[in-house]
Amino acid sequence: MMTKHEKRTLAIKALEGDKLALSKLITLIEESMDNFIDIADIVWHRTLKAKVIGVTGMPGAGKSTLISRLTRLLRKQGKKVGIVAIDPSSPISGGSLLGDRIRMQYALDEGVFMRSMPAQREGTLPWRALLTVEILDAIGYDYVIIETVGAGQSDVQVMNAADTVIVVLMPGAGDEIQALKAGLMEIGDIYVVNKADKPEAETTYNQVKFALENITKSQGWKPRILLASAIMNKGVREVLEAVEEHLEFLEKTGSLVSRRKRRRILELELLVKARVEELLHKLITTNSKAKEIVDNVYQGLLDPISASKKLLGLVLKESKI
Ligand SMILES: Nc1nc2c(ncn2[C@@H]2O[C@H](COP(=O)(O)OP(=O)(O)O)[C@@H](O)[C@H]2O)c(=O)[nH]1
Ligand SMILES: [Mg+2]
Repeated sequence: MMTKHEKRTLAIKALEGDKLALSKLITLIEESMDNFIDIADIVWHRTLKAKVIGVTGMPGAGKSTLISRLTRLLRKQGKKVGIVAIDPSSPISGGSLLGDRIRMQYALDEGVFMRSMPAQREGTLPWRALLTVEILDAIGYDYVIIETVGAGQSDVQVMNAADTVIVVLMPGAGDEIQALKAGLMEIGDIYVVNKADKPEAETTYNQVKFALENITKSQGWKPRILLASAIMNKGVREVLEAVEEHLEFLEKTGSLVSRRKRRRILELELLVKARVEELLHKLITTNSKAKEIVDNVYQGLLDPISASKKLLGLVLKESKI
């Protein structure tokens, strides 16, 4: 256990640019959200400066490759880039091979910081990812990029935290169009059909264009649809230009404020939910009153709806708020 003073020293070091301290700080927050309380006053008032970009799409679409290309472009402009990669293939112990390779390549550059998080803790992950985004923002990373696989509910939530969402698609036998229909259609501000070096890319591009034809997002933003080949470094500049264009649009229309408010609301909801879940789990396994309620439901003496109210009552009492 670290003392409050040790946590604060770590946070200050991280803010000064010490990457090892930053890694340790993120681990600390991942372990318990309450660790954030001890450093919140150092970190929190510095947030809401970074441009937060969400990048989502199916595994293998080329998200990581595209992010590494975008990062290089941003570095050429002197921008600092933080990356939070929610990696479905990485077990808790480490990252996928590719992740590692990319990490190494990034490590050569002072202005880039990358953090991978395993995706298997569905439901509890987003607040960890979001607090990491906030810390990177506070430290002064100009861009914070979140990479997720656009599969679960939690990924969609994470995307709600971003200022600009890029959906990466790859050419294929209609799978991508299915993915669009399955929920990726609402979330993208920019769609990138990657792997333009493949002959089927043009067809997929046209299909995506057709599928998104009638989509207009809030304040009248028409999602941009671009062809790129991340691996050949083609069309990447155009993706970055579209990002800038979208960010300008957000600012001009006042939507940036509402998007960031949405991020705050999301964070609050996720943190409260995680607290309630944690307490509920603890109560059901250890508290005699909670166990009695569960027993009564089991024996048919109490209906689950009334029981849920009673349990929530217990949670609130136990939370000592
Ligand atoms: N042909 C081709 N392959 C690509 C391109 N971009 C990425 N890839 C490859 O696709 C695979 C998955 O890429 P990755 O960036 O890890 O995808 P992610 O799972 O979406 O992050 C890797 O083998 C990449 O080398 C591209 O533009 N063209
Ligand atoms: Mg990846």
